[in-house]
Amino acid sequence: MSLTAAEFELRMNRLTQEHSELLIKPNSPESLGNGVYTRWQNPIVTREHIPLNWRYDFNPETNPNLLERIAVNATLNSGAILFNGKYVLVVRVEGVDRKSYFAVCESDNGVDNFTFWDKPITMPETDRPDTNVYDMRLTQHQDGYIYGLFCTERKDLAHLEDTSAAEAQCGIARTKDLVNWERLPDLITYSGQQRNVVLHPEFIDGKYGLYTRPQDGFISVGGGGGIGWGLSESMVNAEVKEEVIIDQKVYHTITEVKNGQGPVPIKTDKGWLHLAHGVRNTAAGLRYVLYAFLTDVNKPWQVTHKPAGYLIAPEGSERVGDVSNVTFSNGWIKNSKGELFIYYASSDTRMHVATSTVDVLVDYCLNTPQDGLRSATSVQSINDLIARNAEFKRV
Ligand code: M1P
Repeated sequence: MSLTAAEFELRMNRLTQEHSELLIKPNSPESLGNGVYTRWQNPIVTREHIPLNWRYDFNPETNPNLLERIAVNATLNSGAILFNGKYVLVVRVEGVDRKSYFAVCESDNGVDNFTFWDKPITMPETDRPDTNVYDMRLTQHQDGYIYGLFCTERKDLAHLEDTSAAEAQCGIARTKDLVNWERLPDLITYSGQQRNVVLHPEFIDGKYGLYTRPQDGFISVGGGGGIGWGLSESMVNAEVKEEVIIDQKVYHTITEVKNGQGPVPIKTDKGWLHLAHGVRNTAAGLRYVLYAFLTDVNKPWQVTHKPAGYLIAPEGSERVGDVSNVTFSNGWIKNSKGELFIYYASSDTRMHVATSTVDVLVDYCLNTPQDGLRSATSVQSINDLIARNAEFKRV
């Protein structure tokens, strides 16, 4: 039994109406917050935001029951850029077939009404086709190109018998319009695997600076000790011959298991402002949180200020999803007023925004106590604050 023509039309109208209403739904900020940033109440990009014509066959002849033909599982880890005056995200869209691809969406104000461009990105492949691509970082580089660095995942050919053995490397593409992409060879490094590689936006002594994340295995970083840094002569045949760890994972901190650079760092008069994710283990599995730090303005590989603990952790409904207890960010936007839009995914499922300013996050980095690495030093930081507050007569 197929839908009648009237039923087909009614279903079509309902789908269209619900989708249109979602795209124009206003967002609102949380009422008070912690002063460091403001979370916005609604997720900004969900799988329901994906255009209907990417998912449904509208032809009553070939789809008489108007079924969803190509379903989407999640919209997550998105690169971000201010482009032609719009707040633009390059979203990782994951289909129900577990393959991720990139798709561009834009908003006028950065907090709501994100609408996808006509088609997903057609990303050219290299001679060794990607099985899966995800988590693009967008760098508007001094050389005039917009680079997209992303994870390319392929079967680990050294372990053919293990169907979950995978190899992660850094794929590289560049564009001027976010529609037409020139695929470049993958980054060569001398670590087993790479994820979370980010291109620094300025030349360093005429070379390209890259934040890396060396890892021995696909999930476990093993001997890869944290966020790395290296230089490449070119991005057309990018190669980092030497990686140094600039922000290492540390026992009994939010980065005990691993960490990774998030979005492209932002230049400020106090240094480069960074956002990264840190991962610790718990009895309930891995927990991913976001943390901020500053590096030297002339030596972005030298950390100068690093607050203790996390900046953003999953809260409320953010804590549940495909991979629960995860916040992950690979995109943020600073606008001409110095306002900061932090785009983060919760639990590998949907996208959110938190807003702040660059000045406030710099204040946060400069003035939040560092991690003393012991309970006693944490108590000492609180006692110091209580002592300084004594003359202010507040509870
Ligand atoms: O599932 C959480 C995240 O896990 C990976 O990040 P990392 O390499 O730091 O462990 C990535 O697969 C990322 O996409 C994912 O959100």
